[in-house]
Parts: sequence; structure tokens; C-alpha cells
Amino acid sequence: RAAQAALASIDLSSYDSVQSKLMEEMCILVDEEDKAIGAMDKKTCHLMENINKGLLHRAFSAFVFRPTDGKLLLQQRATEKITFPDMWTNTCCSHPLNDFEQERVEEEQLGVRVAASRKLEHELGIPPSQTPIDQFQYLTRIHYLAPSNGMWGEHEIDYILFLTADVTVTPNENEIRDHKWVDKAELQNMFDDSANSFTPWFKLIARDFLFGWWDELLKRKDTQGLVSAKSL
Ligand code: DMA
Ligand code: MN
Repeated sequence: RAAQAALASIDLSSYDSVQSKLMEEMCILVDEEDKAIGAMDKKTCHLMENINKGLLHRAFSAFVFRPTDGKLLLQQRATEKITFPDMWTNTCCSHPLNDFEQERVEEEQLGVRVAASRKLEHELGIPPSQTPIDQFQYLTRIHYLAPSNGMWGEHEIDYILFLTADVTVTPNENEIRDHKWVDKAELQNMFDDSANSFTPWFKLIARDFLFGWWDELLKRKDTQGLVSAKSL
């Protein structure tokens, strides 16, 4: 309790009211081995002052690929987002919530899979029937820390999930400003254009893992006849 009392807080009345309310969601606190050690509201978890004291929570980054051509769905975060507004990023990121029993389950990464399906619907309007939780492919977990601006940031154990699925997108404009499907060359062109800004975790995942994994995914799909090599 002493540690909790020492954590910083902030008044959110100058921010978008819908996004401010979402800051009350309860994230799962973890240690550096990803062992759940408690729960804390999203606002507290994302203040740099608290992150600098070691506060760490569980998250996921979902990447949705289109079966017909292997393109990746990107989103541009809405201007209303309190952290990392207006930046381009992977299909959907968020947190498994402590309030939902299913989202606390660690076996087979059930919790983050359920959370990913829930948030793909919330942010992109994708019907959950198109994102079956057993279809998400779990790649790895990364531990990273990144500031957003002076006050806000991320410090997470982030589960990376791939899903190859036909999805219909109906954007929630409070969450998403824009979205687009890109192949590897189109993504590289976006990175090379200094007019675009990207979230730090997406840049990190793209730099270290994404292109290699994407190649594997396309190869596998190619042997299944789902993706034409020529279209890549
Ligand atoms: C948080 O993403 C999770 C990662 C991996 C950065 P977010 O800010 O998009 O989540 P939410 O919209 O739920 O706040
Ligand atoms: Mn987070």
C-alpha cells in the first residue's frame, strides 16, 4: 500500500472524455518474468513518473494479415488517443484486463488472445466471428519501455500475435484516424517518408522481427496456395 500511495496521478479533464474514461480500465501488473503481481488502472500504468519507478504491465500487439495477398493491416491512431496520438502502428494493441476472468488466463496465452479479439472489434469494428481466438499465432513476448511525450509512456511485456484472416473493417473514429493494407515494400516506403510517424513498439518490432516473420508467413501461405508469389 505504501508503494501505491507513492504513485503519481493526473487530472484528465483536458483530454477526450471517452479516452479519459478508458484510462480507468484495470491492467495486469507483472514483474520482469511476466508473473502477475497485481492490477492497476491504465492511467497510473502509463505515467512516465510511475514507469520510472518500475511499474510494468501486460499487453499485446496484434498483426492481421489478409489471406488473399498477405498484406498487413495498419492503423493510424486517432488524435483523441492520450498516448501516441496520430501515429501509424500495427493492426491493434491493447491490454488484457484484470476485470475479465478470461483475460487473466495465462495457459496458451488465452488472456491476450481474448483481449485481442475484443479490441479488434472495439477499435476496428471487426466481428469477433472473424477473429477466432485459437487462430491467433503467438510469436514471442517483448519487454520494452518507450516514452510518448513528457508525461506519458509505455512499459510493457508485450505479446506479439499474428492472425491471417479475412476481416471487414468498420473503424471506431475515436480510436482510429485511418487504416490501410500494406505489403512489405509499401510499409518500407511509409517508413522512408518522414511525413509519417510511427509508434516506438511498431518500429522496434518491424526492425527486429516483422520482415523475417512476414517472409515465413508468406512462404507458408504460398505452399498452401493462398497467396500468389507474384503479387508480392
Ligand atoms: C497499448 O496500446 C499496448 C501496446 C502494446 C502499446 P494502446 O495504447 O493502443 O491501448 P489502448 O487503446 O487500449 O489504450
Ligand atoms: Mn500499455
